[in-house]
Amino acid sequence: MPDQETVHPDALVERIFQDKIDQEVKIEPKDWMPDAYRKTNIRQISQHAHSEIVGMLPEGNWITRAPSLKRKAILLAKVQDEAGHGLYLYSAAETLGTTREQTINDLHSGKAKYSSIFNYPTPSWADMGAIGWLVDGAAILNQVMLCRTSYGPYARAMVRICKEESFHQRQGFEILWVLSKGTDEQKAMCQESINRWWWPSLMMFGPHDSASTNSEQSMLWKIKRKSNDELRQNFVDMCAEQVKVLGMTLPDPNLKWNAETKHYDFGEINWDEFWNVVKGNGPCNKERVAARKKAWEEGEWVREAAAAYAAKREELVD
Ligand code: BYC
Repeated sequence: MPDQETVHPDALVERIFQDKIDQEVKIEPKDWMPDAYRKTNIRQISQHAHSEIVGMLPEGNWITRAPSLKRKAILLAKVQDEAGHGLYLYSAAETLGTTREQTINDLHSGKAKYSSIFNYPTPSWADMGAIGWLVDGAAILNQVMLCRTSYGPYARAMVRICKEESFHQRQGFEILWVLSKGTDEQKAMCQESINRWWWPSLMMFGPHDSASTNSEQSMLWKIKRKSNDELRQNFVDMCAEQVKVLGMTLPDPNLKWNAETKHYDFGEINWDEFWNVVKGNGPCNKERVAARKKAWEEGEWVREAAAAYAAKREELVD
């Protein structure tokens, strides 16, 4: 290693930064960081926040139609949790120097992505179960890894989010479990919903590692700790066992235990469908963005009132 005296100052700060990451020291908002590290975190954290907020819409669709008061209260609490997750994450993104207005504008203009999964419709009550079991289940696997991500505010936000996601997953599984023990019609509803959500859930983990443009650098920076394919495989292994408890099946004729690899083999994802949804052409993309824009416009008076109240308080303190 060259003597520190002979190293260019930029290279030195970069080396100190990477050493911290290698030694598992968290990067904090006021620490020096490469511009690309800042940008990658802003991209991922804000996309994650958008996923939480847009993710409220498919389930929000069922709040008034939940089959009992108990189910309604649980669903309402879950959707509120998602709003909370979005807010922690927008705040974490703001610590990197972006503003809430900027991140929201990027969502509304279509510049920022959000998880492909939320562009699918929720026509049946069983979808509330499938979202909890599969969508939250996939999200947890990814987010448990993110509790150890290198950027401090993101990692800390994830700890609470993961606790809440585990409740979400169990409530979803329980909805499906009750349906799976019900009438023939309820059983069919349960299976039909699993069939629709299975493949889009696998897409949540992102493209194959070979097509993942951000992974290599994100792994070096320990923003990501496990690859897209590794997490997807963990998910398949978990669900292939859990679905047996429901007495249901996963819609994949190639799903088969492989005694050699000690993992389940599974079929190929329809990547054309994935990229089509990511590019904005999924079944509900336009509807989702329009709903968010409408909520933003209709919330204008709330933001104005909150800003006026804050200004008044500041005046009183002065
Ligand atoms: N959908 O290089 P890659 C929840 C994009 S919400 C759309 O592998 P990366 C919940 C990717 O952005 C929790 N786009 O990317 C809420 C990249 O494009 P850009 C959701 C996707 O970032 C309500 C390009 O494809 N979880 O739990 O290294 C109700 C190449 O990909 C997707 C998160 O947001 C996708 N599925 O890895 C219920 C987790 N996949 O940005 C539940 C946080 C990939 O370069 N995010 N793309 O233009 C991550 O962990 C990572 O961003 C990903 C992708 C693993 C998703």
